[in-house]
Amino acid sequence: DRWNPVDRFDFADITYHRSTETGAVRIAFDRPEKRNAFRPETVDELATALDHAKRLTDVGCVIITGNGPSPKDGGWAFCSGGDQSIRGESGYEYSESPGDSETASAEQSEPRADEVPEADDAPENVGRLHILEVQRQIRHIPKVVVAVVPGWAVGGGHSLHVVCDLTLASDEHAKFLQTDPDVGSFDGGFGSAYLARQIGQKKAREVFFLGKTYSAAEAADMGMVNEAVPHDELEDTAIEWAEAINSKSPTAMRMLKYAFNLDSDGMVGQQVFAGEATRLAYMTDEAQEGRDAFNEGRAPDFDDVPWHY
Ligand code: 1HA
Repeated sequence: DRWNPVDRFDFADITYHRSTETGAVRIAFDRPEKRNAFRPETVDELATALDHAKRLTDVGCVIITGNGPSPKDGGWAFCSGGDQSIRGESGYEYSESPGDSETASAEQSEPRADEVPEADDAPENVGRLHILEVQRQIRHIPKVVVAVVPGWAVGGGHSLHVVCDLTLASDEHAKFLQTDPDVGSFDGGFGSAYLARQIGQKKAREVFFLGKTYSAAEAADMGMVNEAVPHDELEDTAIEWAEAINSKSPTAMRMLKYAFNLDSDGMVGQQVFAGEATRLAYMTDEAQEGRDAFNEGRAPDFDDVPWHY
């Protein structure tokens, strides 16, 4: 089979697989009866899967998609954004206290900085908007993230595909729609401003201000979708892309992703790019001489290192 489940996690709202063919993982929204709307638990699971995928050094490509079709009506979706049925006064609310939630505390191999604490010091169940943290994970993960859009990409689901490095869409079923201002919401970050860098100011304003629905072909013409392919070729094409990605130099790809990010990420973009430059420097004899000299309690000897020009 093409995909192996990563079964160390007990996810309820997403599925998470590794490719048996190439260095790719597949993270899929799995609430098709709700057009793959996300609730806080879904976002926690996404964050956990992305954090795990980040650490897989033989994986160069992360596919984010939506499972389907809906058992109710056969409809397809990538993601329809925040689940409006559990939206509280300040954001999207957990169905139970986060510390008690089994899905939120799915087994993790490595501790995460934001790991859900013990029940005693469980955080309050306040409204969350932490899909924005997942957007930042997608921006910063040192791999190529491909949104594979089999159906609706709407609201916060639209913004998610915008943030991904590449978008592949189903010719027959993919539809792109911004409903944020219909429900009193607004992604004023990547979902709008970065979209404008992709499709231009007039078009991005049209997407939000008129709320039209665009087909995969229209979205490709606008420049926010890389390619529209027949629905039943989506997965084959995604794997072909993953194979192409994985055939390339991991270091070059990482530096390129962060270079593309840099001009819209400000000082954070500089920090991420510079961090990779530091990693490259650490791999040189020059930096290792500095480390060794310190550890051996002597002055470093950089005499043989040229001042390159
Ligand atoms: O903007 C943000 C954020 C901004 C900053 C920071 C954080 C953010 C976090 C989130 C968001 C947002 O995502 S706001 C935008 C929220 N999403 C929406 O407004 C989309 C609402 N859904 C729709 O417009 C339509 O359902 C649809 C265009 C996606 C699909 O239409 P379709 O094919 O006609 O299906 P429909 O019958 O409407 O939906 C099928 C089922 O899925 C319905 O349930 P059922 O009647 O069968 O019980 C429907 O209620 C459910 N459903 C669809 N989308 C959502 C949903 N239920 C909850 N939340 C949804 N988003």
